[in-house]
Amino acid sequence: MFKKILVANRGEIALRVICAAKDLGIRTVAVYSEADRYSLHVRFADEAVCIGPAKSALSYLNIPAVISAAEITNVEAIHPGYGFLSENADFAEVCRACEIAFIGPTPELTRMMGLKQQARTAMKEHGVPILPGSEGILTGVEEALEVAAKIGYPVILKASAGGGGRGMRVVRTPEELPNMFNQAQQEAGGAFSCPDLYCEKFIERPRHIEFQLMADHHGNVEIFGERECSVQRRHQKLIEEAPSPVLLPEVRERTVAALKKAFAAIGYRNAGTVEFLMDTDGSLYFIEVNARIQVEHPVTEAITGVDLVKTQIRVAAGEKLPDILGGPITFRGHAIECRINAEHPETFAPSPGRIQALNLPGGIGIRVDTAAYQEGVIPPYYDSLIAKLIAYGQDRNEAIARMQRALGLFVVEGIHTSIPLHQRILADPAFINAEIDTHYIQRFLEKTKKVVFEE
Ligand code: MV4
Repeated sequence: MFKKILVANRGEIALRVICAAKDLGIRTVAVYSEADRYSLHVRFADEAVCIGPAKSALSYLNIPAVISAAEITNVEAIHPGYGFLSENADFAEVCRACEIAFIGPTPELTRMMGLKQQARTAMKEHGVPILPGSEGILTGVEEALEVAAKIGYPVILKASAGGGGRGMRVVRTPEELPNMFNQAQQEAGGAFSCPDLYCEKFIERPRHIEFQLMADHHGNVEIFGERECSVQRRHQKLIEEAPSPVLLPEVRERTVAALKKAFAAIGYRNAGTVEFLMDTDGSLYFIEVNARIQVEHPVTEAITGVDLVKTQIRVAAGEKLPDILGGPITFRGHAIECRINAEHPETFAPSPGRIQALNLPGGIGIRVDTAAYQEGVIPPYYDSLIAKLIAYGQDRNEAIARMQRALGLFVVEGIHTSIPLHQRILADPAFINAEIDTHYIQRFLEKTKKVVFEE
């Protein structure tokens, strides 16, 4: 096992990784920007190195600075968390060249998963269901028109190097396809320096369901069930839960079996999340792979009892999954996570600043992952996630009740947070009935919009 690792991240996930390392008896090195000098991840690590100014590009995304910190502190491995360098294949390659273990997939697999069309082809080859669409990168408008005519409208054009919703265009008629193609290509070239596009059948109001997996260095692949992540706004998830309240057991079993085979065949390593869209008939279609630990991993930890971050570190050190897990994965109960963001609950405007008062909820069935503290400052330079509130119960209703209770006890003063928004969602009959898809928030906000000038 490693004796010392570096955590190349900040905020709650840096603290989460430090906790896993402490539980394994591993020493930790934090890196921080000038804006994070007084952050908890700096205080709770055994050592800390300042790697640059507040701006991410000059600190948390600065590969030479992170590698220098790793070299001078003599760590054996780096955990990248999520975001920042976590899916940067070049960074993983530099780690390899420096003989530092990267706690994540190989650079080759990370690179492949970043090219969505390649990942899509690989999944199709190994028996994971994908949506009808193009084979490989579209050569131009002509081919796009041919594919769309064959699979039928509406279709969606996607940037192969994209993800997270950028560089996508929904096309409803052949007439509008040429313009949409050129727009998507322009956007992809600008945003990802790669204009490659592919095309898929468009699903109108899908649910977003993803499977958590872990692979070791010995060919073992385990699937830790699914998460339902449909409650999101502008591609930012707000609420996630496990298991999905609507996934049919036979669809789950088929998908798990296909994923185990496919990820063993491609030689995947470490943690990964496989995203699917669910159609109204309950079928699942692969869309993309996230080659990292994700924000919402705690809901899976809650229902399986497995520490996923600890497992990541152990498989990266060469341990075998059967030894780590000690038996088959078991699922029990239901878990829900609310992302608490430093933003206005109605306008969604960012709300950085000093936390003047803080009361974190607790009690049975409640977990809070956060690096926030009273008098601490939320800087304006990074994402707005300040805490994750996870409620566990024997069933979905108990998890909802515990979440409502915990949201009521959660006090943050001095900045705006999404707590009041979550309280309104958790009381919404549609949410309570699990009538959620990727348009749920839009409907919810329209339905509950405050009417200012009432008759
Ligand atoms: C789709 C889709 C409908 N049909 N693909 C958006 C982000 C990217 N990860 C994939 N996305 C979508 N791909 C087909 N063929 C609808 C979306 C989509 C979406 C997906 C997951 C979660 C939220 C979403 C919100 C809008 C659109």
